[in-house]
Amino acid sequence: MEFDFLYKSAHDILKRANSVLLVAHRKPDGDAVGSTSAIVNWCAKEGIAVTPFCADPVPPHFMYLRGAERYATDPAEFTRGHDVVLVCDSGDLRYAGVAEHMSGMRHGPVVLNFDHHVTNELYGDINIVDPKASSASEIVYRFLRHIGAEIDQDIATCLLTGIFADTGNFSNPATTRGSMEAASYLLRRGARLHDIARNLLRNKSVGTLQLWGAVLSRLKYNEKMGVASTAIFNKDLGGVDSEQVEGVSNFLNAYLDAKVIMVLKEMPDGTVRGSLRSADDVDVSEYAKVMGGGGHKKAAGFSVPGRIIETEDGWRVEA
Ligand SMILES: [Mn+2]
Repeated sequence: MEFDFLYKSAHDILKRANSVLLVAHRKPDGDAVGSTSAIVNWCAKEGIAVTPFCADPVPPHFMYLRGAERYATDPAEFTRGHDVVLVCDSGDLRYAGVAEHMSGMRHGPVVLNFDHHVTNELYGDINIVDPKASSASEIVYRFLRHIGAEIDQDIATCLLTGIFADTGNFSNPATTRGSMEAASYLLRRGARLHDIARNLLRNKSVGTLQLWGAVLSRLKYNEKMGVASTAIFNKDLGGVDSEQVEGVSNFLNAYLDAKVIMVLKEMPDGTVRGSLRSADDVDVSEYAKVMGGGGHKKAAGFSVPGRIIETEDGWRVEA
C-alpha cells in the first residue's frame, strides 16, 4: 500500500522517458543483474529505449539471462543525454560505482532508486526502498505486478535469479512468505530454476575451492561473543581471482551456527575488507557502521586501511 503512489509515478516516468539508463552496481551479483535485466526485458516489450550499464563487466555465468549481454561499461554512457536513470540494488551511488558519472550529468536526469538496503541514502527523485524485501528483484517484481505488466519467462527467470541469490538459495532470513510467494508466482510464469541453480551454484573452479579450504582451515570461534571469524591473506590468492572468495562468508553462514560470521580479506590496495553475516537476530550493519561501513541487518561490510594480524583468539587490523 505505502508504495502504490510511488509505483505509479515511476511507471509514468518510465513510459514518458526518451531513453533510460539502467544501473547495476559494480561487481554485479545475482540480484543486481537479475533486477536490472528484468527491467531491460520489460522496457524492450514496452518499446522504451533502455541502456543497461555496469561499471564492471557482467560475469559470464549470468549469460543465461536475456539482456545480460547488453550491459555497457563505458562511463561515456552518462554523457549521452539519457533523461531517466534507474538504479537497482544500491544503497548509495558510490556503491553502485557511478557517483562521479552521475554528478557529471549536466542535464539533470530524473533518478529512480529501487532498493532493499537498510542503509539506503534515498538519493533518487523517487525512492522505492523497502529493507523488508528480500532483494531488489522482489521490489521490481512488486512494481511489475502493481502496474499489471506481463511477466514472461525471461523476466521471471531474471527476477527469480535475484531472489534466489539474496535469500542464500532460499535459506537465509530474507526467505519470507513474501519472497516465497514471489518465487512461486515466477515459477508459474516459467522461470528456469534449474538454469539458475546450475549457473549460480556450480560455478566454482577447483582453485577457488582449494582457496576456500585454506580459509576454512583457519576459522576461529569466540564463544563469549558468538563470533566466528577467518582471514584471507594476499598470499592466499595466488592465481585465484579475489572475487572468487566472496562466497566463503555466505558458505559459512549457511553451514555454521554462530551469531556473527566475519571474514577479513586483505585487498591489493592495502586495505582490509570485512564481510559480516548473521543468521541470528544480530544487526551486523551496526557493527559495520562502527567500522565506517554499512549494509543490511543480516549482511554488511566495511573497509579499513591496514593488514591482518593473527592474535590468540582472533584477528587484528594493523595500520
Ligand atoms: Mn540485493
